[in-house]
Amino acid sequence: MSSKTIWVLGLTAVALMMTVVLATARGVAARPPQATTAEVKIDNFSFGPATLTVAPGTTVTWVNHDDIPHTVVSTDSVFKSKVLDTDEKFSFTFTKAGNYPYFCSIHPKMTATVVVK
Ligand SMILES: [Cu+2]
Repeated sequence: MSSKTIWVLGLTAVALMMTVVLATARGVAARPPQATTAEVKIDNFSFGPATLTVAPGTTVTWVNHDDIPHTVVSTDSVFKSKVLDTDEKFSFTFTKAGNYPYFCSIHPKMTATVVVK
């Protein structure tokens, strides 16, 4: 093996190691910093919090703590729950940034918004 061949092999090995290190660093940086789940409580004819701000990729779960049924319906038809009885849940994962207003179709005065950013 000539010294030139050894030098090229050594350089290739270094380049491979750098690729692995960079790929690993990028993987860590890509992880979202926020929690990926959030909860909205339905109680006393209202959604709490009325405005929930989450990161893209977050799964939001609505839980009906009221003793009467409610629904969770997106104003822009992005999501729609079935009728939720007491302690029933509905989940939706928000992948795109934006404002997502929603309401209860049984009690349309019940409104709230999920903000994804
Ligand atoms: Cu309702």
